[in-house]
Amino acid sequence: MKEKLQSIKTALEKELSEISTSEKLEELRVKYLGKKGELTGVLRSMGSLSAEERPVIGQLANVVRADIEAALAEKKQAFDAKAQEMKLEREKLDVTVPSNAQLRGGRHPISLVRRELEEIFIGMGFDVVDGPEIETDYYNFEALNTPENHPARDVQDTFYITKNILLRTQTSPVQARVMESRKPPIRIISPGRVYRSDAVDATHSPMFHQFEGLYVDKGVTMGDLKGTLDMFAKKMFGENTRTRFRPHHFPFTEPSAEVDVSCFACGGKGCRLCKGEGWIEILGCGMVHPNVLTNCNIDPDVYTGYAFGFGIERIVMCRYGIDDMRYLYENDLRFLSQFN
Ligand code: 2NL
Repeated sequence: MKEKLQSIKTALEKELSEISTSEKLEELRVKYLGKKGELTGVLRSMGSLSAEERPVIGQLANVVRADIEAALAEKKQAFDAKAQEMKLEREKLDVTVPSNAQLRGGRHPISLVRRELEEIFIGMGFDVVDGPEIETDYYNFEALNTPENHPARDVQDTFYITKNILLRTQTSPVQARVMESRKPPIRIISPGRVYRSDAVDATHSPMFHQFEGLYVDKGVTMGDLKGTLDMFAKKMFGENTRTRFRPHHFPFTEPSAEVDVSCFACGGKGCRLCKGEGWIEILGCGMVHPNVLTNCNIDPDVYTGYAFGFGIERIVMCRYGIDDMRYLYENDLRFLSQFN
């Protein structure tokens, strides 16, 4: 019986060395230690032993059982460790892998400058007004003293939808509508898109953004216009900026002027940005033509007004040193991401 116990242990050790799953391990536990197991079989037959043999075999049986339990436990631990290792390997997370970058949007440079312009004029008491981009011939031209045969009305230069409906070529029609419907004092700015039938190049686009201002009241003079634009130029381009008014012609203002600002890059000495001039042309302006006031039901003998207008793109290009307007419309993120 001693040999039997010894061989049980040896058989278990051999079987243990050949298995590789915890299911097989459980089968071995049942086979050797279970109720119908090998060891139990031996212990059951101990009744046939003599009184001297019984304690000796009993003790040996206990040692063998302990050895078997230890061997099984050791194998179980090895399997658990292996399983844990595989689980960790499966769930491995490389925290050094770069994340999927969250791309953050930002404002377009035209919007940035438009908002800055709006802030400056809101600070001087102007209201921001909006109006239709599809206009009638009347508000876009007729009301603004631009008669039937004026060159600005050329079909070559304007997108007509019908004979009398067109894409606005300026934001002045918005202001004409306001003058028609409100009583002076009127102090408004009208930023927005305008359309002209121009071929695309470095300085032209069939759609661009205009920014116009209008002030109508009793006793408004050219001096008010100069003071306001001077203040605007200093806020927009820097405290040391000077302005220069040159006579010009617009159908809707009289007198009219073009305004230059001293070059903010060189201070007026002449450089690449101002092409050696020392001055940069930025806007057109003038005193609202009496015919325009009359067309909008404002008595030109009681009221006077000034108006001005410029392209926002031009200011954007000056401000950021952009030499080709097309960058502003291509929506290339390599370009746009530089402004935020
Ligand atoms: C320019 C010049 C200008 C105006 C716009 C205006 C509006 C009304 C009455 C009179 Cl309702 N004038 N606007 C006046 C002078 C110049 O724009 O170079 N624009 C791009």
